[in-house]
Amino acid sequence: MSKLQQTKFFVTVNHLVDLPKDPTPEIAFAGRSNAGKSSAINVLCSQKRLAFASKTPGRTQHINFFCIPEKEQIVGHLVDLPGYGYAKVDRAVQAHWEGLLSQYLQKRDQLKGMVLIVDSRRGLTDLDRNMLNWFCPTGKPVHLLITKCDKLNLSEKALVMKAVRDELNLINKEHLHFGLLTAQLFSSTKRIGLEEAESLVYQWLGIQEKE
Ligand SMILES: Nc1nc2c(ncn2[C@@H]2O[C@H](COP(=O)(O)OP(=O)(O)OP(=O)(O)O)[C@@H](O)[C@H]2O)c(=O)[nH]1
Ligand SMILES: [Mg+2]
Repeated sequence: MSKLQQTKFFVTVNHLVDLPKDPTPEIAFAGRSNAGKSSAINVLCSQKRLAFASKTPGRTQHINFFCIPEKEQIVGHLVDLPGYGYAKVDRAVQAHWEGLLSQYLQKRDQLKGMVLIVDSRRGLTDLDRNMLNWFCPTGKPVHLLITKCDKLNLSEKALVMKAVRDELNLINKEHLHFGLLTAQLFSSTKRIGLEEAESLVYQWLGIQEKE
């Protein structure tokens, strides 16, 4: 069994002070509400209900930590962030989360990189660009999973990837101190792009797939 397949739920966090204090490296999964963050974590870990995926947008409302074990130790954390852009969320609640998310993304030493989940039918939106603006100046890398690509035909896939890559390349060129921005097609339901995403997770966490 791979290490990701052994991932377990660790803790739910609602306030910055409650973030785990140990130095375990972590990867955050961010994206619009309903984009497919929880589903991506589940499929990367080959588990059905590790992170709670749902048809109801705004489902993940806390920061959920999952831990990757190796022997008796924890060697990495995957972090499921609350989705943004869900219109029905109360203003005050939204402000709380924006503050929490931006602080977390900008200040967290343990964070090695961000996986940004983007619905392939929407492409990059201004809310995603906000996330990139918060996070990229940290100099840490961002990998975009352009997900639900099972819903697109060949030419639609090519179109969305070209638009996304052109935009990322431009950002990388204009801001040399930013971390590298990369993107790939992904589908949780059809398990497309799994290997590429998995190897990136291992690489960022600095661990081997098997013991
Ligand atoms: N067709 C298709 N549907 C997907 C895919 N990934 C997720 N979904 C569906 O999209 C819906 C939302 O998925 P979630 O994984 O819960 O999305 P989320 O980003 O965690 O949503 P929040 O927690 O609300 O922010 C669910 O109905 C999933 O089954 C995919 O690759 N293909
Ligand atoms: Mg979720």
